[in-house]
Amino acid sequence: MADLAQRFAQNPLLRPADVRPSREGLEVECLLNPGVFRYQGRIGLVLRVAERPRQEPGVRSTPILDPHEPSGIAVLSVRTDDPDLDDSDPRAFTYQGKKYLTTLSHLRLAWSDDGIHFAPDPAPTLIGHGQLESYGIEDSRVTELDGVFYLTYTGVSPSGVGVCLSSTRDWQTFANHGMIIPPSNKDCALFPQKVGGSYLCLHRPSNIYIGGHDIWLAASPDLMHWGNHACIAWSRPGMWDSARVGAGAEPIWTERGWLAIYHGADEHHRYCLGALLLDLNDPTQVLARSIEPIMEPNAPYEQTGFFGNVVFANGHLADGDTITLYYGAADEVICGAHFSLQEILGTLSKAA
Ligand code: MAN
Repeated sequence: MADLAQRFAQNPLLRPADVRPSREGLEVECLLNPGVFRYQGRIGLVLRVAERPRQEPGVRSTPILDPHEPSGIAVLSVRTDDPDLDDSDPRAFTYQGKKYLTTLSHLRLAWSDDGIHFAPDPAPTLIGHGQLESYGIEDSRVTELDGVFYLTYTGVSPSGVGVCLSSTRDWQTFANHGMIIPPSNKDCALFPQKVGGSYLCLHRPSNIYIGGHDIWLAASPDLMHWGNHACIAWSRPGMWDSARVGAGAEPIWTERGWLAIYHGADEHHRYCLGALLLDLNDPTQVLARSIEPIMEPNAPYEQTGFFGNVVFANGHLADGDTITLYYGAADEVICGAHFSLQEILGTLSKAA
């Protein structure tokens, strides 16, 4: 089995019960897919915290951000025997032809001195704002550029799923730059430095007519306006990443090229991790790619949970040969694993 991850013995590092709900009436259902960074000697995670009201038997209820409500939140409740309800997926449901998420996510900081024990902040750090984030914000990636930390994350609303950007210097005050790539797009990872004079990002449009869920690269003069789009890595029929692929955290500079860890899912929604090696000067060129996943949902806490058979990562630290990956397992708990960078590079194939 091609799984290169050395999972932390302490996994899961964080569970929903470790995080205080953002308000009375909501419960923390899942912790997912953290962004990762270092700040003033500590390791920070940007957790995605997914909440909803306690689920009463026979009723599906989900919170939606609504500025017209005094509390800022409306709750949609639907009887599970309602013929207009399709709730076969634990993550989302369709009611009267309209799609909703089963939980509302915000982003929350958690801090650690040792990289193993994390203390989540008592309150949300960023919550959804405005029409394009009314179903919440999800899956932040963090990149530091010239002393500024940039957070790219998914804004979800009835209008679709798009990429939003915020920035901070001190993790206390944040500038909100709004939606930088419109729906349907997510999994946006910035490169940690300019290449050829431009900022670069990996991003993932979703096509419903022609095309699929593939990894693209784009360039920008200012992190706000993106162009020069190129589709660089496709899902691969018959393989572990046959249905969709999307970038993880920022690519890691190596002498051989940019190492980009990505997630791939098959038709059964089984999420694994793999890697791409991109040319240093022209990252539209994929030099090599994983044939087998570098990590698969093998541990019990990855196979069973809110949505089982998922390892999903959008944050890591790179120190020499050691990559420390913090990842979401089964869409419910936060875990850690070490990888050897050289070992990953050694498994990549030019033929892929
Ligand atoms: C999507 C996103 C992720 C999630 C996976 C697996 O890609 O919603 O946040 O972890 O699906 O459910």
